[in-house]
Amino acid sequence: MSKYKMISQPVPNVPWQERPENLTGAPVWRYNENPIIGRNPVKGVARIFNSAVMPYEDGFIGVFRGEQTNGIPYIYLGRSKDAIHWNFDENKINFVDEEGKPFMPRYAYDPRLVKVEDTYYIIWCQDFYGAAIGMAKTTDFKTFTRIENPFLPFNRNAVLFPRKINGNFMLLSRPSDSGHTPFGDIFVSESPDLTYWGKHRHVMGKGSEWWESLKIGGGAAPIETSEGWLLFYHGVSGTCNGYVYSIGGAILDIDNPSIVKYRCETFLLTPEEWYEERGFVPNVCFPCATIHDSESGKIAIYYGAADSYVGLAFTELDDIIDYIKENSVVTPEDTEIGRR
Ligand code: BMA
Repeated sequence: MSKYKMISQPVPNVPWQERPENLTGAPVWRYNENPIIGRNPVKGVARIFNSAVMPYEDGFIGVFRGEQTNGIPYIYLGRSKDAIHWNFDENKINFVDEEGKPFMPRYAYDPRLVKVEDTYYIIWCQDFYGAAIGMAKTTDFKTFTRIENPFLPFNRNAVLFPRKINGNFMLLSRPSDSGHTPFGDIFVSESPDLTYWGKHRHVMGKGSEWWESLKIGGGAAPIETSEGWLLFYHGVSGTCNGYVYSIGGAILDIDNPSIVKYRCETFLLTPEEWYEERGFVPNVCFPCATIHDSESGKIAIYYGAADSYVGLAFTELDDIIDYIKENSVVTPEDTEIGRR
């Protein structure tokens, strides 16, 4: 009998590998055939990383950050039967505006993919007179219609909640600057219609722990559980030799996610393997999605590794919630509703 409940669809074909016996830290372990996406995966694309996937029809679908050979990132669509081996479209996703006319961003990176009711939303970072959030919707993965950019520049790392809360769409984001942002907290904003955003609240700040002491940013779409919204996010440490990106975990209040109920003081995954430590940008584990099965409690975490590869890691609902609770340290800034 599981202790906690995941409130989402069963996904019996969630990719999975059993937990190894020798784990010494958090109950999160890597797929032993990582990375699942290597270099030069599609014609004209040098690297795929920081990408989001989800179940679709009898398999899986995903939106992938493809770093083209001219250095400009765009979003590519991929499909898979097992969520491990992926086939990518050779052409980047062509976005249109509400009238159906071509409407491409100048670049697009770090996409998240979230289904709310009957529509799939892609949320990414793009140029809107500086780094800002872009958004599009699709119902068939053939037509991708851009909707209004939710926020003014500068902002990154936006991800929708998979359902409305108190009648409104909810969006996590991380206000930033237009460069390599040496600061950053996670905020949540609400919208009745995905056009007008407001009721902005502070969710959590950069941590007091060293691994997340420079900045943090939302990662995978929060998972609804009986304990609250389970959030995998990234935390950054600014070392004398550059930024180090690790994966952290927190649980947010189910009705008011600006309140952090538990926040794990240790990282859940930090760069240790060659594909995380070595690449275009070394020492990066950057989570953008999970595939999770409400029946078994299995969770597969997809993360970008060293801005070069996609890695896959696993955890289980009961164990990860217990671990986050047992190692939780929350500050008054975390637990307040974040309105000043
Ligand atoms: C962040 C984002 C991510 C990237 C990370 C490490 O600012 O741009 O796309 O993975 O830096 O380079």
